[in-house]
Amino acid sequence: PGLRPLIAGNWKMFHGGGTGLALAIDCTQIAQRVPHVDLVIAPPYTVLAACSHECEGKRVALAAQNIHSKDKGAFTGEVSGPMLVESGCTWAIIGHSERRQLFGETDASVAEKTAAALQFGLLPIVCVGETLAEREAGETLAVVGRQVRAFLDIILAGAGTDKAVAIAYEPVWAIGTGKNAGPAEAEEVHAAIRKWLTEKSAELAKRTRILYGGSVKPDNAKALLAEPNVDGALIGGASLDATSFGAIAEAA
Ligand code: G2H
Repeated sequence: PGLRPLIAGNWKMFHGGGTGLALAIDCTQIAQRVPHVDLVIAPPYTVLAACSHECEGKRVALAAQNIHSKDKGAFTGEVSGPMLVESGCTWAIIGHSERRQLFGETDASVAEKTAAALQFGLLPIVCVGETLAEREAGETLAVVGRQVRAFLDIILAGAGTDKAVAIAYEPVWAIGTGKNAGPAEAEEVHAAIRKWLTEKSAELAKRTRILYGGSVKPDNAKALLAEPNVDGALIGGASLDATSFGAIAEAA
């Protein structure tokens, strides 16, 4: 519905030091070329503050790749929302399929973390998506619907009337595999997500950006982003290199 495109790079566990800082600086150059796009990068925790320093005032926002639901406490190895804000983050990726599959995150923990992000002043990019087995069993919309309904009330309450949260649809079978959902396949799920949002609140549906993720590359980005309910992209592999990330941003 004519929302500003949001292009987000999820660096995962890559580029933690000097190479990360250099890439963040390159992203500030990309931002100058795409004034109509909101650019977000999600570096590893170790380089967040340094990247934030470089990106300050240069139209590149910082996202965390995860968040703990409490503000502080005896939770060895975890990082809280207030700490992420201090490190310069304005966004937090929540419930990425790698977190769900490899680190035991559930619809319930994703809902809790979404609430925490909003409470501590971070905008969530909440990730959903079906596995290959679920798609082949014809369960895609049932699974994604369950995942989305788990946090709809939270974003409705926590995002007030002005916060523009994002939902990323990332079919698990398309992540890092080189197989992307075709534009029509992506649009079918994006349109369903928009419908579920609309059933909650027409106003919320109008300002929530629905990103596609899963093997987005410079050569498939344009067609995906041209779909009416694809408002941006969450990019892994192709965000690790400024040339490909820049080309995708220019396709938006
Ligand atoms: C999906 C995506 C970014 P990639 O995980 O979140 O990664 O673009 O490498 O498939």
